Amino acid sequence: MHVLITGAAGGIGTMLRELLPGHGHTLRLADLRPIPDTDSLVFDLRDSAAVRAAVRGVDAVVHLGGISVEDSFANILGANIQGSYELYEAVRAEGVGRVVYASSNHAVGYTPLDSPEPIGTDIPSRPDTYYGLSKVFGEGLASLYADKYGVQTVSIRIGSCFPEPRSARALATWLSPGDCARLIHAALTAPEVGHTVVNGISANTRAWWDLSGARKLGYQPQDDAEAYADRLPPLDPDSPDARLLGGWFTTL
Ligand code: NAI
Ligand code: 15L
Repeated sequence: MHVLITGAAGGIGTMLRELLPGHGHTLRLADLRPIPDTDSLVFDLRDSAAVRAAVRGVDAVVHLGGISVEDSFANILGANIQGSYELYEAVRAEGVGRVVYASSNHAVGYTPLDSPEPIGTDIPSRPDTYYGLSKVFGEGLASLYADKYGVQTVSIRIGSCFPEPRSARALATWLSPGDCARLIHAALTAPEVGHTVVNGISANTRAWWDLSGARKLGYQPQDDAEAYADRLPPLDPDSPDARLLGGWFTTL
């Protein structure tokens, strides 16, 4: 497929630039920042004309662009809320069939980790930050554009996607680069997804998230954060990281 990646200069974008071509995809790259040694587009998601030009002619968009941590409401409003609106409007207007949306565990960050059952995606929104709130908006936007205009979207509630797990919490939440590319490939190619919300982590021994939705799309995770457990300090059982899905973001 011919795929636009927004936020292609960022951490996940950098991993996907390397890995998605191996799944058979041709990439167009766009970000607020230039990407050295590529012919990437430099655009601002708030600029409707630029976003429309960026999506023109592609089969699908992997929408990673925006602010990826907590910030002022004004900044989140521009980059994440208005930016995602401009993206969906452009996709609708240009007849692009599908979006893979990078949602986050922080859309449901105040969910307590006291359930004996793995946590699915059929839980109430409980954002832990303005950032998490913007991901709730993004999932709602995807639902609206699927129902009203037939734009197919998989919203992936990503755990912690970095080259290696960075904390004991990430032994549960890690999404390895290879599994991230496998999950995004599944989300791009699964038939008739309408708007589907899935959890996005690797096959972690300590996972508290249910991956059945992602597996239904064809995702077969191959990595497990447990391989890094010896290198990380243990989880304090009284800390937010042990008690709430969004961990330390609830303290921001
Ligand atoms: P990142 O912060 O490394 O990359 C985001 C990119 O978006 C940056 O390159 C930035 O320049 C670009 N950007 C920001 N504002 C923009 C604007 N107005 N117009 C165009 N581009 C803009 O974030 P990362 O880690 O690569 O995450 C990618 C996506 O996945 C984000 O949407 C993030 O919220 C989401 N996510 C990431 C997780 C992770 O563990 N890395 C976990 C959950 C969700
Ligand atoms: C996210 O949504 C952030 O984008 C990322 O930087 C990490 O903090 C991640 O969640 C996480 O919860 O580990």
